[in-house]
Amino acid sequence: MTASLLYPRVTATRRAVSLDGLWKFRFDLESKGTAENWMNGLKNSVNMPVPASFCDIFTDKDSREYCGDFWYETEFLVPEEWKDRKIAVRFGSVTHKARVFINGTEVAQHVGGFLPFDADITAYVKFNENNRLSVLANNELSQTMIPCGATEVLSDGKKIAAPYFDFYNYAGIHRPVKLMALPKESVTDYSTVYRLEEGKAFVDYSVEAEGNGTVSVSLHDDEGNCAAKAEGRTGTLEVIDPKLWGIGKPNLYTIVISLCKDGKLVDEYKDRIGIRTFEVKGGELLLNGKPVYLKGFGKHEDADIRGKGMDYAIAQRDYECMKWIGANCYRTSHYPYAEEWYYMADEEGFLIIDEVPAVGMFESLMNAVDASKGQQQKVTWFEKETTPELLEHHISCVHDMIVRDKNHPSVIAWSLLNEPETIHESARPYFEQVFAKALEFDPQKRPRTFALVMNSRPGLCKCWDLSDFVSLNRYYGWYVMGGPRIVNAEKAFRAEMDEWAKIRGDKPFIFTEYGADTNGELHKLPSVMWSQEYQDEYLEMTHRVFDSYPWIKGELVWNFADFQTTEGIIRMNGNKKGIFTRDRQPKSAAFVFKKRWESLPEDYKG
Ligand code: CKU
Repeated sequence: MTASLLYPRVTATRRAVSLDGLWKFRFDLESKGTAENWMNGLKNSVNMPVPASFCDIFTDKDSREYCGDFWYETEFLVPEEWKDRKIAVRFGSVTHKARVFINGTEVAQHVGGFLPFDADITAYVKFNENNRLSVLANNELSQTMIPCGATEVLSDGKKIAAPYFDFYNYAGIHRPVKLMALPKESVTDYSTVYRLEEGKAFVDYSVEAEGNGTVSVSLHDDEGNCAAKAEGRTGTLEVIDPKLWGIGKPNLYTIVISLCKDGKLVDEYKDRIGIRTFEVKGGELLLNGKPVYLKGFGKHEDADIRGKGMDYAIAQRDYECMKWIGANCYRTSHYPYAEEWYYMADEEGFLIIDEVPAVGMFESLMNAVDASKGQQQKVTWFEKETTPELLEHHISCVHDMIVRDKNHPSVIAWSLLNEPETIHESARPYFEQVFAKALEFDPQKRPRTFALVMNSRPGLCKCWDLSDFVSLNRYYGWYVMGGPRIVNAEKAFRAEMDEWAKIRGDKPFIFTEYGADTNGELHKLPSVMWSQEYQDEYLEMTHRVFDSYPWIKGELVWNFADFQTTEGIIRMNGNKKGIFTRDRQPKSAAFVFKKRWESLPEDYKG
């Protein structure tokens, strides 16, 4: 590894070439590929697009559901003029595990399917010749890795994924792959922290770079004017009359980091940043010191054919739909998204709650559903033999997510777990460690939160107070008391909120999930559950409750769009709680939201 998670950029000193396209692909059911030297040439392969999930490319079920080892292979040429450079290959993500080989030699291993990694391949490449890049990946789920799940063996010996979470276990090379040429000594990381004063901003920066060269940093506005500059690996940039970054006001600056030796430029890194502050204070969520009410979605990286593969067309359409409906925020449920999503949010002026893939911390999905109904869990998840290993991996994902995303103005908070078990004391020390690490890793000290499942409630939940703002996932009127019982649902919902009111101190609350499965083609008068009319009624009731509590500071509905899940009796070809269909067309609820969100001021309840 080059020990840098910096996004690949082309600058005066850096080169990056896309390796995306059609790769060779082959399943390795018996895990015999390494013994049979598949890294020296993949025979009997099929073509596979990169980036994409492999699953929905196939037309047969065994291939779609395949669980185990699989291989990808491509070729690339390294030009002669890169001879004095450090050559690296960088993956935006490979789901869930990867081993990387160059010309048959292993150069990297990585665990975790939603974060980038790279490999320094300088010693293994041939110049002006084709080089073979092979990836041995694996998509099995376990309890020592996030997201959590199991691998089930069928009676015919084939393995299938048994996720403890509610989205399809898409796998493959999901994000862009880049061949990079870097200077031998280069900038490896940087971070910024903002302080605002009347008519002024201070940007405290820190740069990490190899070697002993001198560092200088400058900030440029979009007209090309230099707004500030400073020298040294740490320092402060003073910006007079800063154009602040905000919702729908995506003022960005280009930060230019130069590493020099003997007066010569050794490395240059450029990025786009936004000057803004975000904090929880006095019961408010404050963006640039002003209260803000969060309106938006829990989302997924999910689309037909490409699964979880990064696709600019899907991402841009999603931003267009979110702007149209009047949203200002989304949570990257249930894993960090492709980096391109964050750069787009920076450019669009969107807020992001960035979530680590800590989902499925239940023994099975059905247990999670029980918990969603408020029922007691049977399992004390955090007392398992596997817990220490899981915690180590969890913290390494929190680390890489924060290192990767810490400079995005759009990222306002970290979500450190989704719907874990919190009702046994044993959860608390686990949570404390994850929360402490997130604070330590983030130079901006962003607020931390986690999404509370229905039975993590006052009196039962042992961990809620660790959150800087509390995030509730609630399904009153869907998983419990649906249909004509919705009147009871509203009463029970209010009773829970009244309990929170007694103990919350001045912590703000937001909703990170609420929703009702809805067939985008079903209308029924009077409504029934699953009809579009019922989704609207459910939302009207839920919003009435939200509007009665001034300390509820945000609403992220579940889900932006319908998405694929594992097959089962509670899902009909996927989860249908989308406000948009899977092909990103509005259900009638989209118009309910458009009306509501366009009428709520940015500082609603502030
Ligand atoms: C959502 C079963 C409870 C899980 N919770 C998290 C999210 O991933 C699910 O899709 C609720 C739902 O629709 O059930």
